[in-house]
Amino acid sequence: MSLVNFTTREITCKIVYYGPGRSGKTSNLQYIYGRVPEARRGRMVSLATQTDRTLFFDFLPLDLGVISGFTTRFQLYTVPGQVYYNATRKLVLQGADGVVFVGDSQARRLDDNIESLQNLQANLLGQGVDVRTFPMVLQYNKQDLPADLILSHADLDEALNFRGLRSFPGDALRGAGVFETLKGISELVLKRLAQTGSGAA
Ligand SMILES: Nc1nc2c(ncn2[C@@H]2O[C@H](COP(=O)(O)OP(=O)(O)OP(=O)(O)O)[C@@H](O)[C@H]2O)c(=O)[nH]1
Ligand SMILES: [Mg+2]
Repeated sequence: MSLVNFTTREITCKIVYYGPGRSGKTSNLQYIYGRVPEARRGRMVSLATQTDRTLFFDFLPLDLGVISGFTTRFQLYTVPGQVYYNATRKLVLQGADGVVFVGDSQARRLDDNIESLQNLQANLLGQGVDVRTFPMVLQYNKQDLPADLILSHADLDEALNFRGLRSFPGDALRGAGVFETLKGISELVLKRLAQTGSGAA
């Protein structure tokens, strides 16, 4: 849950990048880390195996500057996508203000995307979150791969985007769609915060 401190005029929001294994969640954070000026970001922490699979989570704190008079910080996390790390996913998801679902555009990964979305829904419900109003955007990553391997944006929307959420094509290695996605979720989270004032302290 976002923390709003009226005394120090600070807001801190938590965004979680969720999705199946190897969809490109860590790559999103790495790209953001590489492009944001040093003064605007903290150290990126990655807890990964030797083969680069996320073992626990990645963490990247960002400073968005002053928005409506409040110093606004976003904390970006990734979950480990591999199916058997669900206990860790639940922990990382706890208290999230918004989720970026990073799907893998490859046709052969469609079932994995669906399974991960269902897992996300179950975990949010388990934490008492109203999934109908919870801030979320989708990113269809790896759109740079050859056309015969991937599904189009429209096909992926049809298969995965039941809520009619904003969705973005992505290439997290070269950066296409990465900041558009971050902006999309940031807008939703800040809008919701303005409506509910949730977590005000
Ligand atoms: N072609 C292509 N490869 C990508 C893209 N994004 C990530 N990859 C590659 O896909 C692999 C997995 O990327 P990660 O960012 O580690 O995936 P992840 O979602 O964090 O995976 P887990 O931590 O296991 O859940 C790596 O080899 C990346 O280089 C993309 O947009 N296009
Ligand atoms: Mg990862």
